[in-house]
Amino acid sequence: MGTTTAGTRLRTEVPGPASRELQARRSAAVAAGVASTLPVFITRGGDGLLVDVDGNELIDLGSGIAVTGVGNPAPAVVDAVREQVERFTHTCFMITPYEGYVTVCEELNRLTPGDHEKRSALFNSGAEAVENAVKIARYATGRPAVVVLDHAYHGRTNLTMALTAKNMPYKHRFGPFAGEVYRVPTSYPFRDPDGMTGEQAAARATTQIDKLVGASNVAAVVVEPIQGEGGFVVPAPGFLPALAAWCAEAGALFVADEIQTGFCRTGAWFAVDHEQVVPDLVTTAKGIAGGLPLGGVTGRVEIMDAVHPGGLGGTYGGNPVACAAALAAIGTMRSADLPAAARRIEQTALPRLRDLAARVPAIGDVRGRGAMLAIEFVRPGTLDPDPDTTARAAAACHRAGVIVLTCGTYSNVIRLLPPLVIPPALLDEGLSVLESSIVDTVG
Ligand code: PLZ
Repeated sequence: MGTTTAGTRLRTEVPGPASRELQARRSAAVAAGVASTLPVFITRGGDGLLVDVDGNELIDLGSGIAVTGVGNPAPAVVDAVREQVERFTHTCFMITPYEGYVTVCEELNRLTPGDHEKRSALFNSGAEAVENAVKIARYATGRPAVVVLDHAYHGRTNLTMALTAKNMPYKHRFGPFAGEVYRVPTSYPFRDPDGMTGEQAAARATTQIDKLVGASNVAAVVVEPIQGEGGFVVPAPGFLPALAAWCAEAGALFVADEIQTGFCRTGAWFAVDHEQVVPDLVTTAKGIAGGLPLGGVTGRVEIMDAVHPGGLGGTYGGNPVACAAALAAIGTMRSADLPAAARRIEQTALPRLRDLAARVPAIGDVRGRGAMLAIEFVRPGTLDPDPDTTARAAAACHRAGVIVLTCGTYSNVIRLLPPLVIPPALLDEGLSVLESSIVDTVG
């Protein structure tokens, strides 16, 4: 792959003819409900580049939704996967166990916040991890209620749809949803009253829990430390610690959903580390295994071990190939110091996005942490979300060969999730294309 400028990375329009042909086959074979942000068909990857069937090199500022932080493919992951598939691909950990599963749990117990004794269990996806965290929390507390936040995203299964806030596209006509789920306000500094502190936002939430649910009914408060699909909402400092303190007082479990934020993405191993919050349970997935499907729940031994033997599991949970990939990915995160790499990405990108905001009146807010950064679009001078401008800006980036994702309850946020290993020159190039695409389309 060359080191040319964005213009010369593209051989055809995006999507090109070969992708369009595949798209036609896809439409005739794949259910319409499964959509793609950018229908270019990928043939191979690299550190920050994806090559499509037309030979276009696309700059990847999405990492497959925060998954391939260690590279795509990461050499250590390739070796570990190859070595594992040659030995065996599956036994089912519930039938005959293997060491890799245990080692991943040891790593999770070591790396997640807090030096208390922990246990972990492994699953196939983020949604499955969240479902199991709720099962465990209900079992361990003997309480039914689960509290979630406005703008939350926790998955697409029936229980996690109930936890997820946004109707379209996640919930529309898919109900009825699981019961005993209660939603309270989050901390959204751009949209909250001016000067609202994190503590005040937490009090707004916990007052509602006290009044509408009753603290003694709450099994768990499930929180993304930085909200992902809901808009890359970074809560005001003090919000997470105050919420965790309320949970401790109420005997409810504080569950950090670190599926998008975890594994170095925000410049620390976990996003709660920035505020020294120690959750009772942590859910992980995405970045943990360098692109292979794996999810985990990690927590205090007395909570995790409350569940009867056989109460947790699944045929594929903690598959040996996924575990081998995870161990290699975690090894790379450690040896290449990927938390520091994420902080360097922030240092490069955030000032440039702030400069861009100063030039583009439709940009209302720029925010984020580490390599999890976002631009929120509004009608100039107001807080009114502008999803159309957002969609046009994202489409312009795509045409120019840069993969960016959108998000937000109001679909008015462009988010950046570059691979943590992206070469600095490629990040600069991607940001330049993004800036000029946005200025030219909506500036
Ligand atoms: N919790 C915080 O971000 C997955 C989903 C995109 P799965 N986010 C991307 C989409 O449109 O489906 C996510 C998350 C947080 C849970 C999940 C769910 O993880 O591995 O997609 O099930």
